[in-house]
Amino acid sequence: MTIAAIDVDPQRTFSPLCPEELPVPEGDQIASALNAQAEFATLRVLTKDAHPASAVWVVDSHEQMLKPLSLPNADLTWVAHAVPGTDGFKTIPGLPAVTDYDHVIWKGIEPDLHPYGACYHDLQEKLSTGLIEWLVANQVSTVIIGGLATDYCVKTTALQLQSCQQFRVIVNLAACRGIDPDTIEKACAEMQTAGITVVPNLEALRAN
Ligand code: VGL
Repeated sequence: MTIAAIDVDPQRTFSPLCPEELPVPEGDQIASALNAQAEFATLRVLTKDAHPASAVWVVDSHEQMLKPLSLPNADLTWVAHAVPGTDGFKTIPGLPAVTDYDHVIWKGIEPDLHPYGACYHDLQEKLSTGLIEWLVANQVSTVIIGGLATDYCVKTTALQLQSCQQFRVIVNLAACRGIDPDTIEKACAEMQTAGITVVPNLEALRAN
């Protein structure tokens, strides 16, 4: 049985280190929980949001954010975030060097794309990032997921990995932080309904 630990978007852009971008409360506090989770696994994957600064969904202020868009591959407005070459693109302190991961995914690279899940670049789920294919090629049977943010990219990544019916999917909440308590709660319910194992921490994972 091969287990992969997946660090979903643990980037400074989603932490208080980048208050102008998309700061998730305590988003910079999950490195040790992600490292501990990786001890359960033989493979460790990093996913990163990688967006151009002038994408179609970019707005100038936080007040203009979360407005619905009727574009095929961008559903909401966001401020610019996770732009390669900026500080926000970097991983949070305390994680391994990017080159020490077994596999690294960049997602959402084109200006018309704003995906959440790490398996596809687009919302229509036609343009694969290769994550599922890589996990299958490496005979992974179980994935343990942590990262940012619980209610967006972690949730969508977990649902995508669950729906391809190739893996047992576990979400470790101790290694996640989310944007809003209401949407975090809804995300957990949605993941559980889909058959994903959502655990509060590693101790619960050991008991599973
Ligand atoms: C995310 C909002 C916008 C995330 C990405 O990584 O959860 N959230 N873009």
